[in-house]
Amino acid sequence: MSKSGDYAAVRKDIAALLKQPEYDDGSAGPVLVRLAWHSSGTYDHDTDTGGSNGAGMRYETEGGDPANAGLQHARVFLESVKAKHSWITYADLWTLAGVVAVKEMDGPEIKWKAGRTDYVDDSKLPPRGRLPDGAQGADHIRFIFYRMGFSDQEIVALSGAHNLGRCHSDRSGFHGAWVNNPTRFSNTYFRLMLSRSWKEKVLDNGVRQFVHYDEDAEEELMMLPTDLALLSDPSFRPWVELYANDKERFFADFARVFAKLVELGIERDATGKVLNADNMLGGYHS
Ligand code: ZEM
Repeated sequence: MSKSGDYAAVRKDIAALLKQPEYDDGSAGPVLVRLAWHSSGTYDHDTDTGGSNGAGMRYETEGGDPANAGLQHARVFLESVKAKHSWITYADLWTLAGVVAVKEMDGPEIKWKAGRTDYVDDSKLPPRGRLPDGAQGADHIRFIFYRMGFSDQEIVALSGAHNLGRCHSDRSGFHGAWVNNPTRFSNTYFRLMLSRSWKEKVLDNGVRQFVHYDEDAEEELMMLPTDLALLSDPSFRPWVELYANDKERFFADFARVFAKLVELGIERDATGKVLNADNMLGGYHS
């Protein structure tokens, strides 16, 4: 057990568990990034509901949302960290794990602040269906991300996370990785999107995605319909081109927008103290 508030110790233990030789591409990193994103990405700006506060994915309503299939792996990876640092809230742990994973996979340093609560406020629970559906197009992406308060540029920057990890047929129905080295953060996703020819492929399960095969590559690479919507949309596309050509700019913008993502729904005063986590004594909701 570490001293309460020793986030450096937590960061160290998260970094230490990333290497998982038996899992996927050998790293827990990508699925931890997805956990941070899905825990935050239910936010609705207008009604101030959803978001990472409350760590609602522990419960069936949110955890059992088909959009969250597979994220139990991420939560299980983090249980050893939670056991050792029991003072940290799950909501803080899940968001911090994404931030640490990006950095450890050679990505940018992302600013992160503690203070999320695990208290579940029933009036803030998001309904299912707030996360994006990869089978759709630009209008859908805008509908989902504008609801959280993101701009077109921020949507494209965030999408660069698909440089990491892969799709699993038994989770989303899609299959494969976006890049050849999916455990290293870079702007390759944008570069491949622009430079390769993507062919439609209907998988055996009926799911439609786009693929490209390079002779020297280990496996066929993929793009979701939503990924390629970034290319065909005139307002998204210039940002794809910018990030493909300027890795530093992508890293800087991604760091800023990911920090914004994990702060959705968290209200702080000028000193950074969280204002809407005052129900800590309410403990866990069952
Ligand atoms: Zn993803 N994402 N995502 N994403 N995502 C998957 C995997 C990962 C969409 C989507 O449908 C999917 C963002 C935006 C969007 C990651 C991070 C971020 C998968 C595959 C799908 C289907 C899931 C599976 O089968 O395991 C759509 C439609 C998005 C917006 C339009 C944003 C924003 C992200 C972070 C900032 C990551 C890291 C993965 C890889 C997970 C893994 O297990 O390897």
